Amino acid sequence: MRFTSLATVVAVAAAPLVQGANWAVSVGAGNAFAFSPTTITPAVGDTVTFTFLTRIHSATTTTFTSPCPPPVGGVGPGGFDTDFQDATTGTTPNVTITITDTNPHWVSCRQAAGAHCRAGMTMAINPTAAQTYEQFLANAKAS
Ligand SMILES: *[C@@H]1O[C@H](CO)[C@@H](O)[C@H](O)[C@H]1NC(C)=O
Ligand SMILES: [Cu+2]
Repeated sequence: MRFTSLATVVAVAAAPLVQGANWAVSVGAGNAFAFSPTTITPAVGDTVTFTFLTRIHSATTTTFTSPCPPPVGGVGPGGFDTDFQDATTGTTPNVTITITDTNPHWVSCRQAAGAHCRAGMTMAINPTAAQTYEQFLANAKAS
């Protein structure tokens, strides 16, 4: 009886208090320099799983105005950098990050000194009316 009670307490303590949604983002589908979808709107506690399908890419947070290349480690707070993920050897790596705020986060690939980013390999997390994905993409192509 005593053992049963302890096991119950441990199980409850280990369970997450809030189960967020997961947002699936493909990276490099069809060999393209692209994330899909290009905009997601997660809440705090949600997760984002990047699945790297081709080539070698990263998903790295950067700035809205000067996107390319994103810096190693990504732009924060609330930023991230999946580092380079190699999908050329028959596996499709997954990297999952947890969303810690609802501020806009601008994501691009840091491969090839920003060449993938300038080719349009970008996506937005929680863009706003003032800062849109379309303008971020335009900034990336111009940077
Ligand atoms: C990544 O996730 C996809 C989709 O769930 C899965 O098919 C693939 O096997 C995963 N990759 C690895 C390396 O586990
Ligand atoms: Cu890339």
